[in-house]
Amino acid sequence: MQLVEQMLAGQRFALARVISKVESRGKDLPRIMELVFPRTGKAQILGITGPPGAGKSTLVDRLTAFYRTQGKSVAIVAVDPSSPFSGGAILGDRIRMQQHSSDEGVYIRSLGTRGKQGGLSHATKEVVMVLDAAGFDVVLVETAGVGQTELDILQLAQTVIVILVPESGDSIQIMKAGLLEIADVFVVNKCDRPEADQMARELVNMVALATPTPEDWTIPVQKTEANRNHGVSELMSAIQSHQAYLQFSGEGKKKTLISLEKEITEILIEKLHEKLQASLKTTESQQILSQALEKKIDPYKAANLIYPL
Ligand SMILES: Nc1nc2c(ncn2[C@@H]2O[C@H](COP(=O)(O)OP(=O)(O)OP(=O)(O)O)[C@@H](O)[C@H]2O)c(=O)[nH]1
Ligand SMILES: [Mg+2]
Repeated sequence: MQLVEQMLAGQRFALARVISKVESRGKDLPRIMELVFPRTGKAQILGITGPPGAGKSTLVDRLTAFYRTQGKSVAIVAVDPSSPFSGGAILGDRIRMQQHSSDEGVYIRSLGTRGKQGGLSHATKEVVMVLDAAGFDVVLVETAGVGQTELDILQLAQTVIVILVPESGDSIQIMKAGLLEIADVFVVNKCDRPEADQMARELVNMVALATPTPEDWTIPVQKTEANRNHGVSELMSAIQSHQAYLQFSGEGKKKTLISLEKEITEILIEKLHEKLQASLKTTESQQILSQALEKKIDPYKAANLIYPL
């Protein structure tokens, strides 16, 4: 496929078009992934999440600047599950784009739901694969909010950074939101606020309780003031340590395997869903439906007649 070849050769317009094709889930998706998949596995993939306004975008910018000083290319994927907009730039990203617009080593892309809530995490995963294959050294995935979709999206990351601010609530709320399970690094941002120290202490205690043995990864708690670039190089060290841990413990391989299994499951579900939609449209199915409406058969029987599984 010529478009993918052009993308792999570093052409930006081709990259944008391949990503759009992945987003719209078109017919050539399997062919695209066939060409893309063997070239993945080189990029460092980081997920960044946290409540609205915690400072995710500010920190993503700081991390990007840091990686750029090391000569690494960076792709930023901003995912907003509540937004129907995609392809273009949401407000915060537009500002960012100006900042990095002249930098060839930075690529920014926003993804929204486009009305298809369920498919977003799957599409995001494939977009990240495309960026990995396109040769970016680092892919940063920023998701707004802390709901289930966001948690699903972050499964694709090697290292997940959860950003909290002093007003994010107490540790019980954090546990309830499932953040302890997905976090590899905690960041307490806005440390110019007096309550930040207390929050960081609580997090350290919570992590200690949740870390059963010394061999397990102990989630570090890093304090930052993102808008003044404080604590960012320490955060970078924490990220590097986690990446090293993934390597030597074998956890990285396990993560990849789980992610791959989920990807394959999602493909099967997507295919099955299409098939079911098609079989519901036939005249035979419509007849079965009217039989159910007249209470001649029950919904389970109807389902079995339409699509025996
Ligand atoms: N006081 C203070 N403000 C900060 C700090 N870091 C970021 N901010 C400000 O917090 C606001 C929100 O920052 P963003 O980076 O847009 O936060 P976000 O988490 O990306 O927000 P959403 O994408 O809307 O969820 C901005 O006005 C930042 O300038 C900090 O360390 N201290
Ligand atoms: Mg943001």
